[in-house]
Amino acid sequence: MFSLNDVDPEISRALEREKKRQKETINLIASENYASSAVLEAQGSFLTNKYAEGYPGRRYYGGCENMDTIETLAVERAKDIFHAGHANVQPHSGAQANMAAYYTLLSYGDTVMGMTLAHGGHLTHGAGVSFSGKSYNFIHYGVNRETERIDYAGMEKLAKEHQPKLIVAGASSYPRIIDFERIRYIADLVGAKVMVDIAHIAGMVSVGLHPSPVPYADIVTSTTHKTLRGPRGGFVLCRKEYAAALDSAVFPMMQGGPLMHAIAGKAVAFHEAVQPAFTEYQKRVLDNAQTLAAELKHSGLRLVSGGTDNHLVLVDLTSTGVTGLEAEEALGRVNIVVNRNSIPFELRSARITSGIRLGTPAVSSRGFGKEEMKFIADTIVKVISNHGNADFEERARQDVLKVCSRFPVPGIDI
Ligand code: DSN
Repeated sequence: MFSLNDVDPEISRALEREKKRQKETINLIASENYASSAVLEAQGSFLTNKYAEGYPGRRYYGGCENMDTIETLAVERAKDIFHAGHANVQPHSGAQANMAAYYTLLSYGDTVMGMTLAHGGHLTHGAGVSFSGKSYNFIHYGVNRETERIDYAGMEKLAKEHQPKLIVAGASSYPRIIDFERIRYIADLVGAKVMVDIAHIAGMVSVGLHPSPVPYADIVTSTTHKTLRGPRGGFVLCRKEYAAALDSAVFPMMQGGPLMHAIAGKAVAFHEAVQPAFTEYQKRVLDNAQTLAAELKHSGLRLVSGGTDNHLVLVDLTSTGVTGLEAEEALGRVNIVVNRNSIPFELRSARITSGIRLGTPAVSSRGFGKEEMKFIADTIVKVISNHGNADFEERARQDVLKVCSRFPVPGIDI
């Protein structure tokens, strides 16, 4: 058997460099994680060879008996974890999961409400540059200027004014618990349906550390690779009454052949998510976010909404004079990977921004705890206050490398 390096040394070298990067950096990207060796083995397997258009027991290709086993396990595990009536595990990504949900519930041009990207929403929740904003008439709600928490009263007012067919909840940079019961109440006032995108919080929802939207939502969408720590991909949960419409929205309306190697990885991740160690992991994600938030605040940085209830912290850098872009680049030079992020009521462009988003899912998978979170907060504060000081940055980078060397990366080292 030829190795990747024999066949394609250029790609092989890029993989080796990426492995080194993942081992030697502290990853605070809130939407990233490290999949386990078992997930990687399933996803990197020869299952990629197989076409399986259709669903278990009703495929359009021969030879699908093992695909049926794998997809059925993934579906049943997803339903069990989230107590859902129906699950579809075929969406290739979170964006596809959201598209499938819209196809299930809406017609082109319908009025929909979603959280604005500018306050922590997501591109596929109606941004003008996304298919969602182009296909539907999105009205956006946001956060209250004072509390920086979702403005539910404003949402209710908008719903009464615009009579949406659907209200979309969920976010990609919102550090607080979302009140799904209240959103259902508002939707019922105007006869709207509810879709909740739990891509970021799925891991915590799966173990009961964040309220579940399933009792309140018509459709729930998610990715599998963020706090859920599975392979890169998406899935959708819905009430039984939407099962047939959802399945035909995914295939044949939106996608062709399912990525069976990814679905096998999802099944493995769902299996891992019901092990006791996964609950402990999610607790660590939350504890680490609390420590990070407290330490950053203690050092004088302002956090959007004053703190966090989940896995992420949104830091407003305005008072430091350093932009989000500058902070992202400076932290990158000391091997701490973050993303710049707009803050609510942002004055800078989305390319520059005044904020950075910090998440604890990846470092918690690596085993970081309180001491490491204090080290990270201290390093972030110093990198920002010594912005552009190359000597300081090199010393800080050496310290980061020492910490990284003590913590193996799941899927790579263990
Ligand atoms: N890219 C994801 C995130 O970082 O939150 C959203 O698609």
